[in-house]
Amino acid sequence: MKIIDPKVYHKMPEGILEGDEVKHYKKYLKDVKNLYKYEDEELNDSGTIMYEVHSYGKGDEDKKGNLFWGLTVMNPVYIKDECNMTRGHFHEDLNCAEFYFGLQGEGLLLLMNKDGEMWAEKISKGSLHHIDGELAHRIINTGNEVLKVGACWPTVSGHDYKSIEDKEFPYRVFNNNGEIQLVAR
Ligand code: PAN
Ligand code: ZN
Repeated sequence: MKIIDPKVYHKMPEGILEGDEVKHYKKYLKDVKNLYKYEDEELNDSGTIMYEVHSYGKGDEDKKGNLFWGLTVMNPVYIKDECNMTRGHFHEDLNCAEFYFGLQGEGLLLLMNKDGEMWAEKISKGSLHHIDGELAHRIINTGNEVLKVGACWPTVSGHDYKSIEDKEFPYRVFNNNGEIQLVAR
């Protein structure tokens, strides 16, 4: 019998997911500027990082039952008072639920059903959010510090971004001098 070191550390509350097999990508403002009401040309040149996603999974991604563990890090960036948001998606496989949990910062989890009805849950350190497989989900950073949200979801989930592009979440989220406002599109 042997005792081995863990392959990955999820350092909480530092909110760092690190290890050789951890995947990572960054979304720059230029990549996601179309999400914002006041997108304009000057946003093109920006090297601003909006959010980063780290994920770790083991085994065959196509095998039902396998899981990803993830971390989304969202910077406190505002586009004319509109809060930083993830692209938002449905899972391609609507049977695949997901857990989110707040690690640092303040935010909102926007949820939307297939009929376009939307509601939101407050994210803060220690909050746990079950996302039904049939719901679209988007993270919003509503605060002035980095928002870190952990996640766990089936590897077979897939990400359907197209449905959101075609039919967006019906409310935008703004922070007006500390007051969070949901504004209908
Ligand atoms: C998360 C998200 C992550 C980034 O890992 O993929 O927060 O959000 P978008 O993918 O919507 O840009 C997740 O929900 N995975 O299923
Ligand atoms: Zn998801």
